[in-house]
Amino acid sequence: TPYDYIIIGGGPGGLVSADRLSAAGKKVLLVERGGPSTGETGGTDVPPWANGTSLTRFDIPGEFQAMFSGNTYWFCKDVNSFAGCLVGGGSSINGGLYWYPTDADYSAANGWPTSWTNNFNTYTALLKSRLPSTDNPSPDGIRYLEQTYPVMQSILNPMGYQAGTINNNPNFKDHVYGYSAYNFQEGKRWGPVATYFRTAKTRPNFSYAYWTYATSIARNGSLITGVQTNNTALGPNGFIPLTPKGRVILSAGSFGSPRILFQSGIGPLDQIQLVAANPTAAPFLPPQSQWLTTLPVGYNVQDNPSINLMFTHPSIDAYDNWAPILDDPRPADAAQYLKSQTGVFAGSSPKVNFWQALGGPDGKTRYMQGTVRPGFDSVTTAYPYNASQVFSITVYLSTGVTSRGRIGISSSQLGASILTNPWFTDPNDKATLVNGLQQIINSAKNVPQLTLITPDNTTTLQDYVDNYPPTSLNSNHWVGANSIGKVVDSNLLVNGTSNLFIVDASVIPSLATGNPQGLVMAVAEQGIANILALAGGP
Ligand code: ABL
Repeated sequence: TPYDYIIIGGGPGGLVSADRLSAAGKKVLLVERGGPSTGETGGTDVPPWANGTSLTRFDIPGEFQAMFSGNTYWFCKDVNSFAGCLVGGGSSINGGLYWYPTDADYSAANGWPTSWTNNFNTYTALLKSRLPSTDNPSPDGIRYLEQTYPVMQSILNPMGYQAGTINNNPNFKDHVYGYSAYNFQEGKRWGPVATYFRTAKTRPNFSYAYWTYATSIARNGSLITGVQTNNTALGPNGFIPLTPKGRVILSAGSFGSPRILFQSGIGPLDQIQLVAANPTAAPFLPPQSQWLTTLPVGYNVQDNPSINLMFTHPSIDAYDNWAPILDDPRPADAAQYLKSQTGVFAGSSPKVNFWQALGGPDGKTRYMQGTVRPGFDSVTTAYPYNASQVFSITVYLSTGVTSRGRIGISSSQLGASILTNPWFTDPNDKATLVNGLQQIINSAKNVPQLTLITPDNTTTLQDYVDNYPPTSLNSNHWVGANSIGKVVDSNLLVNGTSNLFIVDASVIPSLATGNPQGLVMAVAEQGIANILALAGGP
């Protein structure tokens, strides 16, 4: 059957799109390459301690730190960075940090057209009413595992920081700290799945298919005619057609969307040539005369460079470094969560966030974000230390970052990958982050019983940063591969096509001030409103 709108990808962009387009009465199909996540989506991956309930590891916020070990089937296997291949996308497997967008996130200086800069507040308001944030995720109103908060107060207050409820004043991001804000509700992972997807599914004009991998978009010159998938239940040979005025919404994410564009003959010539050399993919390319090779698909990408500092303090409960949470959690915490979805498991590992504006050697302002959590990934230290008292501060550089890299397909296997690392290609970014890290370290020296264990006193901060493994700088916050104004126009229409739109993080032209998921959903709200208002559609 033909559809008015085919949405490729069930992440935050695709789910917001699915809800808004189906609410407008359009005939909508969403295809997701992965499968279910939370219980309400059909997921059944319930930790042993929750056996007999429908509380999957995706529902339980406190299972977040267990996403990085074991059989991590939810990560896309053909992407060499963390990407969520299941319904909800990254929002089903992340820490749930959720920040309302700031003015800077939509500024002209950061690449946004004036129609977005001037109107974004309307769409942030829509997002907030569908999905409010909380910085106190346990429904009993009690904060759990918050020992890092007073320690951070003793570091940040002397630096001139103020405490606040961060999302009450999104634009106040200089010298501010507060409890981490999440997209959780009722003690469970919430996000776009428990909101937008939930309502879309109630409409008869909306359908969706899991385990459906879109390989390319069928195109006759500028006109898109349908989507090529591997799901033969949806059409002959997996081809899904559009209605005569139909449109495709590409929401496959910062790696998936470029990959699909390349396989559709859209993007730099070197990438399309890799597709042309692949015997399976080549037949689905349009003739070479129709390739759109001037669009910089995959260029201009950004991700926050981030560096971890590890400390010990006797007040900290490192929560057994989160190791037992899947198979052998602390019995009282597990029992409490099963009984009332309250307690430690109602929140994820990040507990405190802070921001500060920093001047760079080039005169440009860049923002530093800190995320504080009990526990650590790894410590390298000459000191003896008590592992049950370790906490980590992940220090990111955000708005104002100037470094950019490139995403592409690595080989004729067509996996999406990082071709050029986007971190610290501009030395001013590194110098600014080192300055911010040094300020934190200097203040921490004055806090009684607080010890910086990584880097230790045998390593200078500069050496620590200089020798940091590049892949560890990755924050999984990729934006920019299909930047608005470069690959898509101000209606998110792919330049050179008449009915192909992109609604995901890849259209965002510069890094957000905070973890980007709130911005991605707000952008989807505004993008779909524009698309529905645009003449010529179904
Ligand atoms: C984010 O926005 C980042 O994408 C994640 O990297 C980060 O989680 C979460 N938020 C929470 O702050 C970290 C984990 O805490 C680490 O244990 C893990 O090694 C790391 O992600 C992997 O990037």
